[in-house]
Amino acid sequence: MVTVDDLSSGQSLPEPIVVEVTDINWQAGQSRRAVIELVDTAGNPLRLIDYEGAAISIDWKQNHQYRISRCGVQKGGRGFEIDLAPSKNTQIKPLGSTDPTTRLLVVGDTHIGRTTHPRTGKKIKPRHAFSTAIEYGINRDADAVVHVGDIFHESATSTHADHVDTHVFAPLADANIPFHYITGNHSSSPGDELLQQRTGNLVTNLDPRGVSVNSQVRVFGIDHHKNGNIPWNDLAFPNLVSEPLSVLILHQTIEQLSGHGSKTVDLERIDRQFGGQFNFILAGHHHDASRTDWGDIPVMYTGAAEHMSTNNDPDDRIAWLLTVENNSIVCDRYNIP
Ligand SMILES: [Mn+2]
Repeated sequence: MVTVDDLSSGQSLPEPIVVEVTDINWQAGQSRRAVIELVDTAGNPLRLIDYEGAAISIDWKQNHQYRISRCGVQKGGRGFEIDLAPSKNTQIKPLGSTDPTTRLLVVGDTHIGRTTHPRTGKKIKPRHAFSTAIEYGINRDADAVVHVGDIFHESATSTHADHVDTHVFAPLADANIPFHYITGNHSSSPGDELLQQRTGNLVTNLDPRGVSVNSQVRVFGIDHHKNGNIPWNDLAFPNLVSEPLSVLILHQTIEQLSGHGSKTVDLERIDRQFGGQFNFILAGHHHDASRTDWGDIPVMYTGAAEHMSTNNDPDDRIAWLLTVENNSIVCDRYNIP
C-alpha cells in the first residue's frame, strides 16, 4: 500500500492509495468542486483537489475511505506537503465508513395518500413527514432505513408514488442507504408498482431469512397477516446467523404490548422458531408509540410517522434511530418537526 512517503509531486500515483476523508470543503473556489482533506493508511495528511474538469461524481463523506488510482500528484498548499490532482482518467472507489457505529432509521405507518386526520379531519402531510424523517436518517449517516409497514394508504395515486420516489428513494440511492420494508395492511397499486420497480439493491421486502446491514446487524421481517394469522410453518429463519445482533420487524398487534386477544401475535411463538436471539423487536400497525421489555428484549410499537392516531392521548409523528455500538442497541426518538 502506498503512502504519502512514496509520492513525489509532478508524477502520478505509482500504485493505488487508500485514504480516509477527515474534512470536506465544498465550493472550494473557481474550477474546484471541493477540497478534500485526507489521511493515508499511515495517518499522513494530504489533500485532494476535486477539480470540476475531472468530472468526479463521488459524494465525499467524512470518515469514509476511498481507493484512488491513476491520479496526478502535485505540491500541496496550506500546510499540506502533497495534493492529489485527479483528471478524467482517475478512478475513485468508495470503500465505506470507518465509523464502527451502526445506525438504523426506523419509520412506519407513513400512509402516503392520506390527506386528513382520521378522527379530527384536519389536514395532514404524510409525504412531508416521510421525507423529513428520511432526510434526518441521511444526515445522521444511517446504514439503512427500516419501514415497519403501511408505506402507502389505499388513496395513494401515481403522483404520491412519484413523490416518494423523488423525495425518499432518490435521495437514499444518492446516499447509498438501503431501504428495507415489510408490507402492512394498507397499500395502493401505484405504490406497489413503485416498490416493484425499485426492488433490488436499494429496496428490499424483508422476510424471515433477513438482510445483513453489515457485520454487526441483521434485520428480519414478517409481512402483515390479517388477524394475526402468521403462516407459522413458513417462518424460514436461517439456522445460523453470523451477525451478533438481530432485529425483528412486524406489522401486527403484539400480545406482549397489547395483552392477549384472539388476533394478537405472541412473540414467544416466533422466538421458538428462531435459533438465534432477537435483540430488538419493532412493530408497526398501532399508530401510538409504546414500549415494553419482554425479558431483556425491548419490544415496541413505533407509532405513525404523521399525526393519525385516533386515540385521545396520541403519540405519533415519530421516527426512531437505532444506534448499535459495542454490541448493544440504543433507541432514540425523533419527533418529526
Ligand atoms: Mn397503519
